[in-house]
Amino acid sequence: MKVLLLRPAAGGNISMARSMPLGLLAIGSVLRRNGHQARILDLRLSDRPDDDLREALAEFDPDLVGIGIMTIESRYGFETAAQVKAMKPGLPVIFGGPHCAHEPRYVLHDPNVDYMVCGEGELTLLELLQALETGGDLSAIQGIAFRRDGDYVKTPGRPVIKDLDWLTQEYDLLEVERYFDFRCSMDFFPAYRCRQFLPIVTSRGCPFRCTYCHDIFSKSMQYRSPEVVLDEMEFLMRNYGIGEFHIVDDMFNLNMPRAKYIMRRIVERGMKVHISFTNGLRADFFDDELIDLMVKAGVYRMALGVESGSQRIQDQIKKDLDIGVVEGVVRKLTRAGISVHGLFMLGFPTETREEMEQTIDFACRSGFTTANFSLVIPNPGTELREEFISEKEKAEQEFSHYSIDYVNNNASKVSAEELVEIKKEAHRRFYFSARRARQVWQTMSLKWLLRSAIKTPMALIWRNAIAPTNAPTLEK
Ligand code: B12
Ligand code: SF4
Repeated sequence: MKVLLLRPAAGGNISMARSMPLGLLAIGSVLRRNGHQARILDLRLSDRPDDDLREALAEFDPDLVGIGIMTIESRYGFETAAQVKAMKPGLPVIFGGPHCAHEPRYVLHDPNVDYMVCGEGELTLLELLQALETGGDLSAIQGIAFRRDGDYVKTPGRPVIKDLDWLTQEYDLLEVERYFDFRCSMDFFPAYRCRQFLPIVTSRGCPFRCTYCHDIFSKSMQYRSPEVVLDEMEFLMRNYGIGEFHIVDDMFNLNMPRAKYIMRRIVERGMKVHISFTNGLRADFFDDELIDLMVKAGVYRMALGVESGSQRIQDQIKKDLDIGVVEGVVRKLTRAGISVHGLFMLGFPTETREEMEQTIDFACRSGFTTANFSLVIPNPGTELREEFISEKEKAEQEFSHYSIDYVNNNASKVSAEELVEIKKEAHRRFYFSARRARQVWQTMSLKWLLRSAIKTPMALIWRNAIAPTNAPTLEK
């Protein structure tokens, strides 16, 4: 079958990251190796998304369209599905990606969507295609949802793929060079050392149970073999001139011996790379040896997920992080020359203004080089949503108002307006200080500073801390 895999255009929304769609790449690669034709079209990168979609539908003439979405981009996904159906009525549309991990009604309420793939997509989509081709029994396929007799049918979940080594990525499915752009970086800041950077995943899953987080890849850890990961990195260096990798595992450093092994082997193989952990590492899985090996392997930057400076909130969100260790680890990392980005969140259910202030104080005093304070998003399937969102809001099936710029279903103790103001204040307090300027200076190279100072940080600081129009509230 011919399958067109799409990432929807972000409708000019500058807040939407344009990172390489690793999910579509993983799926497209598996489809291709199993005799299907796959094409990936990332409409977020397109200047003329409507025309590009029309052209792809006409020229490639797919038998089926797959669209991958996060919750905050669901509205763009539905818009794209509507366009597909308008251009080619009758063409089946399948939705997948993080937004589709749980409730079918969040997706299948839209008549333009025919099937939903829940969670990990490689094997499920393969089986679904086979069933559609041969008229097989859909209800026998694990991990899908569809409409039947005016109702939603959701089949039992599919166990996660344990052996990830056979999921080789076929990079020629993408125009890799188009992702050498800061807007495609997974870093909040344009902190790259080499323009040719790409994201890479070395494992899936995470055993922790943070209430605001997903469980797409289960609570177990699935690892790719280190040598397979390193072979892939070398392949990318050789064939695409990649000089920097953004490792975006959920839990890279949980298995410290493995993390050390990978770092050591990068050195032993003589790979000259820059590495950044843009998605965040746990602050409580470090020792001196790991930091030392990371520096030797080329790690120059990482994010640490802290979320809150309040112990009550830490307990509530079940992060299981002793925030007492964070400051010491940040100090060691920055002394080793690694620039450390702090990931914080504001607006947890029941969170008070004082607790938010504690988070800001914590971020400001802990020695982070850069930090980001994002507003809580109660994504479907998360414990946070199930526990705290009102029944009325839970009954909704529409997420088109969800965005990183809005206050989404605020369950904190402050108003939405105040929350937006606190977020701005957090960025102002964090960045507008002589101490921060000194820390940035100490941990980043002059070249890095010059390059990045001219570009996006100014825009980001403007957007997050100053601009009066930023982050409108949308309290429901
Ligand atoms: C890299 C990443 C980012 C990057 C890039 C995001 C982007 N716009 O693409 C950065 C760092 C910028 C980022 C930021 C955010 N992210 Co993020 N991010 C990730 C991360 C760590 C990895 C994504 C990835 O590539 N995974 C690997 C691939 C293989 O997995 P995948 O894409 O999910 O694809 C699989 C399935 O979903 C499915 N699938 C995917 N597409 C399709 C399509 C079809 C047709 C089918 C059948 C199946 C299918 O099959 C794939 C293979 O099994 C995930 C967590 C995770 N471990 O996945 C969170 C995750 C996607 N992010 C999440 C969130 C919430 C955010 C933020 C909103 C956080 C915030 N409050 O600021 C921001 C928004 C960014 C923005 N402005 O766009 C959530 C999304 C939850 C949801 N319901 O939408 C996740 C799941 C993490 C979490 N904590 O819950 N993120
Ligand atoms: S936030 Fe991080 S540590 Fe917590 S469950 Fe998600 S991936 Fe795991």
